[in-house]
Amino acid sequence: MKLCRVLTIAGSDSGGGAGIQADLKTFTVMRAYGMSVIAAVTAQNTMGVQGVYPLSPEAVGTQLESVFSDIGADAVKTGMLFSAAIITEVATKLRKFNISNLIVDPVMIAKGGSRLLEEEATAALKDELLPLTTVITPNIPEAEVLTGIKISTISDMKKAAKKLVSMGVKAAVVKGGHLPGEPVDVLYDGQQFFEFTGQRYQTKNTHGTGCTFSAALTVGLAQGLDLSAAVEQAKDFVSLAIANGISIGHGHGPTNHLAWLDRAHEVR
Ligand code: PXL
Repeated sequence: MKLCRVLTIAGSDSGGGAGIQADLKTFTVMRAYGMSVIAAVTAQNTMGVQGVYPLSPEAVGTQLESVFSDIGADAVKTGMLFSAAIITEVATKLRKFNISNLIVDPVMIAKGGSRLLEEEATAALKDELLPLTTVITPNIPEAEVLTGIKISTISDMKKAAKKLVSMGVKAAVVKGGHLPGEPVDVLYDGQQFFEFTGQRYQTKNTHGTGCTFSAALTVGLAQGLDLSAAVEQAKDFVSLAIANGISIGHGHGPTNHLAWLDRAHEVR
């Protein structure tokens, strides 16, 4: 298989379970060439977020110029972007370099409650990033903030996915993990709905699941899978990573990106 170039534009997680670190681990075990543009640095461990240090919009813009002007990318994902000014800078460069395969994980708040996106940056996310987005991957609280729809059923998830498409994205995956029962993710591609049912694992080691899912989706799309196949593969990837989560630290441990490699060994 051709070695695809994939880029994440996101925040650094010093604890290694989420953000840039989760993305690069996912890219690597899925056999893609990973690149990273850092929007913010977080001081973080399994217990929570101890500090958030955004980079200047200029620093983000220069990193993007460096990558796009020389190397290019087959697909790009965004994670923690933190501020309206950083979002504006990212959108400007994505337009300048005609980036067409864009996966947006609209990261807003960490598990412990720390803001990874300033409240006043939601408007910039909607106005500037959504029109450039191939597929957006909100969890239920994020989908509620973006659409204004209260979500408590799969039918509500479908309404929200459809509304996101009306707001400018080509497709939306609303992740159902926050609803009780078996986790169902809903994909709307502008024409059809797809439902993906997973298994719920009893574990506290779930730090970085959203980042890992969207990173796996980014690789699938870069490698040429169609959207529903890429979502299915990403769900398999994150499910294996959760099922084999790592008990380190004193709080929510990370998921295990290496589980995908072990499965590959078993399959062979
Ligand atoms: O999973 C959301 C997320 C994204 N990016 C960074 C994070 C987190 C969650 O803690 O730390 C950097």
